[in-house]
Amino acid sequence: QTAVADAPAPDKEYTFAIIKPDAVEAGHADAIFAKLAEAGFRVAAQNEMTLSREQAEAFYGEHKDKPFFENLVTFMTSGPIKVLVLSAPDAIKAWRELIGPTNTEIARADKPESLRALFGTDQTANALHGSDSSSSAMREINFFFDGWAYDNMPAETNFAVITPE
Ligand code: IDP
Repeated sequence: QTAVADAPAPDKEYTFAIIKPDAVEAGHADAIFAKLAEAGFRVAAQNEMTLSREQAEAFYGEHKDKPFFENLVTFMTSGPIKVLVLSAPDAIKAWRELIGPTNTEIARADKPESLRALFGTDQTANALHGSDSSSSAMREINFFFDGWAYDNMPAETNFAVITPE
């Protein structure tokens, strides 16, 4: 279940990551953990689960009108995922950089060292998720870890208006 291995510190930032079903199914999780550790990220909390349809639809609610939404929800519920809270200096931006472009094919062409290039499958099944902003990180961490971010993210970050779903 949830393991907290890392105390909060003001020089750190937290972000939220998912190892998606394609990467878990392909057995890439250990290689991904090795890569993220090598890049200076620590795993502050983690859990393995399989998303329900309702959870996947809520998590990706901002995309509900997009043409790829159904495929995305079907993919994200297709098998176990690993949900992670990662910490590092500048974690949100640094993790997005490390995972690379959304589309695996573009990642392979433009950023061959990125984790999506190395471990992704296609446009939808792209191995990894990363929060795109601090408000997303807050929402997403609390979505999966039930209040964790409120207790652990630096107090000077003003998230008062963000309500977890
Ligand atoms: P991000 O994960 O890089 O932030 P978003 O645009 O937020 O990208 O899209 C969320 C997820 O939806 C992507 O990671 C990918 O799995 C899927 N997705 C995004 N755009 C497309 C698309 O054009 N076709 C198919 N799937 C897509």
